[in-house]
Amino acid sequence: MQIKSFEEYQKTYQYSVDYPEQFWEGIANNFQWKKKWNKVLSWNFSEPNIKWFEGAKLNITENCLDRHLAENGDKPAIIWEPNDPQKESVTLSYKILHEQVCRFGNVLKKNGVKKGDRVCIYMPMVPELAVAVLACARIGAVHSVVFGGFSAKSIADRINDAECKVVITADGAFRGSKQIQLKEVIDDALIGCPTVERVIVLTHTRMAVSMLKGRDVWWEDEIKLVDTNCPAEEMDAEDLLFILYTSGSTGKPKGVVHTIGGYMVYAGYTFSNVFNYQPDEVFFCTADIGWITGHSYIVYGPLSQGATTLMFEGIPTYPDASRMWQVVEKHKVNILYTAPTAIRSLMSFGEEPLNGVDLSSLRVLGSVGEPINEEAWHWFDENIGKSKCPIVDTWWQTETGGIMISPIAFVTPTKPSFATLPLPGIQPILVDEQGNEIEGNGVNGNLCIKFPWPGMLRTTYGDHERCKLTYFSTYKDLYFTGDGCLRDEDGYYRITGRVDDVINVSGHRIGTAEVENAINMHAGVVESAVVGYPHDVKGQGIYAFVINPNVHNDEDLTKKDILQTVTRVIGAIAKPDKILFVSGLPKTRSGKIMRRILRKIAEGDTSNLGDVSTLLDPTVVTEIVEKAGQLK
Ligand code: 6R9
Repeated sequence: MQIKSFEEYQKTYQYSVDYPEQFWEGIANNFQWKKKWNKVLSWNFSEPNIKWFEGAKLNITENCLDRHLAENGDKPAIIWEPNDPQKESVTLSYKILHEQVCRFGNVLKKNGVKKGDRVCIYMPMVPELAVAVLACARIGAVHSVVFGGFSAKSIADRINDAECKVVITADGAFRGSKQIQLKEVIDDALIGCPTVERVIVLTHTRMAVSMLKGRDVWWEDEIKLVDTNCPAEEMDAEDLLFILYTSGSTGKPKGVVHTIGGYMVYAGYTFSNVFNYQPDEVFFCTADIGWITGHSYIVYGPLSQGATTLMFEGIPTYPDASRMWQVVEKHKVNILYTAPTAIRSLMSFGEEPLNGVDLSSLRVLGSVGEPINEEAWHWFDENIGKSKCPIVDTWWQTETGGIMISPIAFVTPTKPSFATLPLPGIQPILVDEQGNEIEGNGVNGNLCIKFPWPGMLRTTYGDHERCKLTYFSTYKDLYFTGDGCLRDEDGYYRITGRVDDVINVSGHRIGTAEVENAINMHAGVVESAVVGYPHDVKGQGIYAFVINPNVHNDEDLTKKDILQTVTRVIGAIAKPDKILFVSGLPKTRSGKIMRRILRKIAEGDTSNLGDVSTLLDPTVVTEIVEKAGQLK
């Protein structure tokens, strides 16, 4: 499956465009199916209706576990590095992981989970999280992992949207020097979740929890009551594998749906190729499994290829800024896949944390989640890769299931801050606002994809119309990514950022409308408008303009209250970096907030605000500019 030269890439790419079905069929043959497909692909982007490997039967865990047992049963599947460097790391071989997944699959069955049921997982980055995910897949249940930083309300919304029957959680999580309550947050969430019948709780931090009789059970007790014989459920290629919620332009997160066969093929193929994974290498993706990057490149991609995947519970700066490099040295990491925000944050500590750390095991570096600026790219290249590791700047999305535009390590010549070229099977096009294709090189446009690929989303859970509206209606017969993009003179792609109302904070997508809704829940707030602005470490920060007539003299306290409200409603990740109290917002006569103006003000670029003549009351702009200038 691995492409070895640039010439081979070009040939393969052309073949994949000319004969997409034959191309993907060839890739799919590298996986294990209980029964092969009747048809490789049927599709239209108008409904949309996309089916890959129709009629095929499989279980993804047989591909991720069983098929490696005979030859690689003792090979490490997961290496777990705890938050506290003094604690022992844990290695699970393929044999042990298989056993644990089977055992926990039986726990789920014993607790009433059946094929097709949805299970919410809200856990720290511990091996049991991967076990829980795979156990769902083993028995044909659909997992919905919710990142440990989301609030009770966000969890409740997600649980209710998917009508989850069971929740898997832990007492708490360690994050740097902090301990975070998880079970308590779940308890708050479940007050409003009638579909949840059972909560399975893993002991991790040993913090006090309350266990509800008849609903809550301990992971440790349950696994003692079952055996390890759990046959892999026979699934349809187009059965649901998971739901993962992501923010869009509207206030409500969407449950992006991925199905089993296509997702597996795509995650496995892209993992093997982009990173040039070699047998016995250690792959370290620093994401959390609560995000798509963790799903595809901590769990499914690496395990489907029999790789060793490293799971890190902690954060790059605990106990100090050398931690990530210590982890690389300790586990002799060969491939490091991380985010620009982490690189920029570690870069700010200078080279000192690198002194005496042996990074010579590194062979390939990867970046994901947001545009990587040239400075961070070069720092990563020189100080971490010692100018000998290719950097793969991988562009993709929750909706795409896997990497779409990216260099292939040792194959594609790289260029700082460019995601370079589409992977085989991916057909990007740039369009103008009207949807006309912008041809040629040296052009800018909105990034769309014109042909299906196996890893693409199939629907948004419980609301197919929303999927159609969000992704397939902006431009006819195209999948719209929401990103702006440059194609330079060499035909290389550089993603310039979101063109919709989504802010990318440290690689996490936050919808402006979601944050506004949360701020507006605060009793004193009349209205608010939220925009992104350039932030040195996070890429983008959140800037909130808030109308609050009751501020009087204690603005600071009100700000704290608003931050508290946002944390309660969404989670700490959505807290605005800046709050500016204003008496009005720039609105058009039809009542639409002109975010373009607010964005400029937030960027500190007030010299040319453009045409304000269509505003209902142009004087508000003067006031906002003045106040913004005084904000720290
Ligand atoms: C995998 C992931 C998707 C959005 C995407 C884009 C941004 C991701 C990028 C990148 C520039 C890259 N993005 N990778 N921008 N260069 N290499 O991050 O999924 O959380 O859904 O975010 O992230 O704006 O549209 P997700």
